[in-house]
Amino acid sequence: MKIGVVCYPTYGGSGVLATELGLGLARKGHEVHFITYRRPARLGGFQANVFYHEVDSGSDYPLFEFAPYETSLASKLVDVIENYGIDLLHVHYAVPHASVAYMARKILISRGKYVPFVTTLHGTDITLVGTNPAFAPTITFAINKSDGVTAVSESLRKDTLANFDICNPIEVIYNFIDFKRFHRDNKDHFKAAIAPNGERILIHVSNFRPVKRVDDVIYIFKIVNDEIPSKLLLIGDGPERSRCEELSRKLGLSQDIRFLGKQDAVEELLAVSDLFLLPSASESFGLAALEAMACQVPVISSNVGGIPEVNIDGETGYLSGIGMVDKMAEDALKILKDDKILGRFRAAALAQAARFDIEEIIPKYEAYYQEVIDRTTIKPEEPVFDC
Ligand code: GMT
Repeated sequence: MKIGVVCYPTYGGSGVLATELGLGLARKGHEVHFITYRRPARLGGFQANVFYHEVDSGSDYPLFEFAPYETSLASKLVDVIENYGIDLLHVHYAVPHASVAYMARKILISRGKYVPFVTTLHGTDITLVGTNPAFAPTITFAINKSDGVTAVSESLRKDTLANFDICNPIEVIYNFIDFKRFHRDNKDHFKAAIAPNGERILIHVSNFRPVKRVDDVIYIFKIVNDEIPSKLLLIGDGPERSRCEELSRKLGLSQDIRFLGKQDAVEELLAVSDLFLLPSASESFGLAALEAMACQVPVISSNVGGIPEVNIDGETGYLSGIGMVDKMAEDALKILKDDKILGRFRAAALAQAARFDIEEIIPKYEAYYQEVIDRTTIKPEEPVFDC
């Protein structure tokens, strides 16, 4: 199959997932074309079957205060689809990729070719950005016009149906993990550099947006650290970072909290950690938590969105309401105080992560693509689920 992939090329979960999926499909012999405004963060170097096409937003024209990314992307899609004979386009994150894909499909129909597109909903495209009245009608329309729609959790599927007037079926295909990359590694020298006196290592990975509640991470750590010697690794960057650095200084934690910024090899840090913190206000799935669990790191999280589908309360970690910092810290201490308990949670986290093995999930996408292609080949002039 020749597959076009559109995503945000940044460190955000949707871009990470889209890139890993594309690379996984390429390893299985599909030809995969990434069409993005920058090389996706996890794409790496040259690989057979993997193509990268950069979208030029034409931003240097003085009249444009806002670069017309959508128009450039639609034109690039038409170009790549026509010239490389793409069979199916997969767009990640509905805003604005679903409506751009719809535009590209319309242009291609006018040229006598029907190429279906699948939209994958990732989270904030529905829960935060999508519900904004500035976007909602366009998103509703584009989701309904997609030839296939997937959501990364059951919770996100329900949220989409609750927030938008959707008449298209939504297939849940969970996010996945590649165990070749994410696994526990006893890098003792590495651990010793972070925690020289055998302290427990807590970790949080995110894009430091307000929705991640990184200040809760710091408050939880403060309570834990007061009771057992520990270190906190904060991975990633974003708008809340400097405020959080200030907070950690104010709480006298500068020596125990390390802000490491964006990291390419996050698995190496997860592999030496003891506990992952994810107190988000909204989370459709929590890919970062799954990556931790694959490295046998239990998770203390909020109970919002799709997180309970990933982190099982009392087994792989603990769940609490948003902002329940004291309870989260208490739960963290329950796990960290005793090696035997920590070992039990580690094993359960790994077992649960195995349910999301890339080897199980990629075939689900392949089957879904085939179903969409078969369905739209029968009736090429308009999508079957048009309404
Ligand atoms: O919010 C982020 O961390 C980035 C965002 C994205 O779309 O890039 O992540 C969303 O998609 C991820 C991959 O499907 C999910 O694991 C995250 O839970 C989801 N984030 C939210 O819903 C806040």
